[in-house]
Amino acid sequence: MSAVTKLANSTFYCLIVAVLGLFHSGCSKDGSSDTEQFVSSAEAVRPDAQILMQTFYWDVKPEGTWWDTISSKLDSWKSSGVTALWLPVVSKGQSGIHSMGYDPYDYFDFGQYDQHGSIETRFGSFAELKSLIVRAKARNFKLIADIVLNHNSGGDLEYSPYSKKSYWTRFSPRSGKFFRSFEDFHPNALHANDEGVFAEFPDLCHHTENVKDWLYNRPDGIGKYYRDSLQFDGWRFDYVKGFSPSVVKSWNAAVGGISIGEYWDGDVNLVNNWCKAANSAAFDFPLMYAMKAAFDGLNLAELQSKGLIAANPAQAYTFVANHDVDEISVASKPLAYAYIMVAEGTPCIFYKDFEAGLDKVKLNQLIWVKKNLAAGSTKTLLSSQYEYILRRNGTPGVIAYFNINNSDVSRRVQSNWANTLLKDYTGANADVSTDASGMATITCKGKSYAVYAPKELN
Ligand SMILES: [Ca+2]
Ligand SMILES: [Ca+2]
Repeated sequence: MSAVTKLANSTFYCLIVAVLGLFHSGCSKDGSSDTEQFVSSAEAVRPDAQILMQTFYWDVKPEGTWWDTISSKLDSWKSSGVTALWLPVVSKGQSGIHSMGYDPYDYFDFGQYDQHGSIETRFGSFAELKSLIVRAKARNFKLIADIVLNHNSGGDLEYSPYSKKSYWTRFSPRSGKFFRSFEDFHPNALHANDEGVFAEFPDLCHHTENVKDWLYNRPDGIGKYYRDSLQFDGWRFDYVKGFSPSVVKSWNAAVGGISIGEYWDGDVNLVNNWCKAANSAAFDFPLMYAMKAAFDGLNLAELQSKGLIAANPAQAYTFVANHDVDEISVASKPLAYAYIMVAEGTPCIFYKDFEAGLDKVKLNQLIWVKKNLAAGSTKTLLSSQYEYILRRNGTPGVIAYFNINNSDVSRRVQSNWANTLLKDYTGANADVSTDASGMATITCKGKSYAVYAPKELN
C-alpha cells in the first residue's frame, strides 16, 4: 500500500518519486490527488437520478396476487425516492399461473383469457394489473415492461419443411393477436438460425413481416399497445444475446421509450458494443462482477475503471442482484449498494434486498445521496486493496470512502470545496473542515463506507 495519501506531505513524496523516475506508477496509479490543482469551480452538473426498482424475484408465489402486493408498496417506494418500476412479464406463458413469464405464449393475455391452465397469470388478473398501472401512474412512476423476444413457448406441434421435423411452433393465442407458425421460427425461409437459442424453446425469427408487424410496427402490436394502452414507458429486453441488436434498435426507432438490455456478460466491451448497435442502455453486469471481486474477493482495487459506468455511464443500469443472479454476499451488499448510489449510472434496486434483506433506512439514505449529491464526472482519489475513495465532481458532488479493514481508517484527500464544513451523510463520522486548498482528512469506520459532502447544501 502506498503512503501517498496517508496523512503525509505527499506533494513532497511525489516530487521525490518523480525525481526517482517513478512518478507515473507511484502517484497517478494510486489516484492521489495531491498533484492535482484545486478545482475552484466544480462542474455545474446537478444530480438527475432515476431510481429503478425491480419489483419481483424468481419465486414470487404463484397465487395471482403479486400486482396487488406491488400496489401496496407504491407509497413507500415513492417516499424512498424510487422513480421507475420494472414489472415482471405481464403476459401469459406456457405454464399459466406457474409461469414467471419467460416462456411467452400470448403477448396479449394479461390474465383475462382461460388458456394454459389458468385465467390469471402468476402475478394476477388483467384487472389487477390495470389497477396497479393506474395507481403507479398517479404517483408518477415510470413503468418498465419485461419483454421476452428471443423465444416462445407453449405452441402446438406442427411439421416444418425447413427442419423436416415437427416442433411446437403453431401459436393460436386466445387474444386473437400474433398468430405464429413455423415460418416465424428458425430455421425458416430467411435464416437457419440467429445469434442464440434459449434451451429448447422455439427460436423466434424477428425478420418475417408477421413478426416485425406484431413486435413493433402495428399500432396494436406489442410495442405500441404496451406503450399506448398499458402506458408503459420503457422496456427491459430479456436475453438480448439471443438475437441481433438491430431488433432492439428497430423497436426503439418505431416505439421509443426507455430501453434496457439484459446482455448477461462480464465483458464490458461486448456489453458496450451491444448498447451502441441496439441504441439502448444495458444492465451493468461487468460492474456487478467487479463489485463481487472487490467486496467479496477483498480487493477494492477491482472497482477502478470497471463496469459499463466507466465506458458508457449514460447507458449503464447498475445493480447488485436480480431475479437470476444474486451472488454478492449479504455481508457485502451494503457496500455494493453504497457504491452504485455514489457512482455514475442509473441504479436498480432488487425487491428482495429492499423489502426483505437489507437495512431499509440505510438504503433510503443512499437513495437520497444518489438523488441529491452524486453528480458529475468521477475521479478516483485512492484505489488500494482495502480502501477506495472516489469523488464526484458535479454540484454539490460527493466524496465516498470504502473500507474493508476491520479498523477505522483516515485519509487526507482533495475535495472540490475550500474552507467548507463537510458532513458524513451516513451519520457515522464527525464533521470535518476543508482548508483553503480544499484538503480535508476524512474517516471511514471498519468494514463500512462514508459519504462526505458540504453540510450546508444550496
Ligand atoms: Ca388475483
Ligand atoms: Ca434467437
